[in-house]
Amino acid sequence: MFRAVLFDLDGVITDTAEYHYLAWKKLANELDISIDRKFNEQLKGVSREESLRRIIAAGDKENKFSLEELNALATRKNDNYVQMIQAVSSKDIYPGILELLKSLKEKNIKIALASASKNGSFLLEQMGLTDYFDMVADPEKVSASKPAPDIFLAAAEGVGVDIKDALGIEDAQAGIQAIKAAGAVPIGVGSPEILGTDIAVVKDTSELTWNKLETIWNKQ
Ligand code: B16
Ligand code: MG
Repeated sequence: MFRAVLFDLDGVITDTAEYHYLAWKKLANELDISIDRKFNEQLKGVSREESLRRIIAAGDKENKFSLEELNALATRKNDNYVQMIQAVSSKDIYPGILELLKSLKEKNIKIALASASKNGSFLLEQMGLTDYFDMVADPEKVSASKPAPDIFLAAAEGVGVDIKDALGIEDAQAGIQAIKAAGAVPIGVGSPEILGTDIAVVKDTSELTWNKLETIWNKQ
């Protein structure tokens, strides 16, 4: 049986993926770059800095900004995003997640956060979920962000569980790649067309029950 579950945050525990999209879209508009939801799929799970780089590349403006200007743009996006997430509360926890966290606790399974977001701990606090998490991996301390395995490896190590004994739950392409590269067992939330037909994918988080996780684990 698995001994730890490593959770992505945005798009798995709550719908902050939508706020990220809105905040990036606003910034892109200000730069005269248009992005849509399809483009946004490749920003999910990707770090703030890399997301900005991809948006600027999409607008063919790679050489238009100094490092200082890029930092200012990333900060502007984050300020806007942080303003949006002040209203996040326990009402915003995705269906089934609280029940799943409770059953994992009852069964003594370790719970860790493996989010690329530097706002992860703040969001857990806003939703009243901090106490369920045995650890929050710090994205500032890992050298490479998703799709690199680092944040999932740090999360497993943080709870003292071998990565091979862990399940990782993700809504993003980059995140599923990271889980696979780390050597944990991936569960996708979303559509197999986007996340892959070679892994277990649930349509939404309400399907993430203890029984479902057990079935997925036993099948691999
Ligand atoms: P921040 P996850 C990721 O979180 C988001 O999916 C991604 O869109 C965002 O750019 C990244 O966190 C960094 O977030 O700007 O708050 O540090 O999906 O890995 O939980
Ligand atoms: Mg995500």
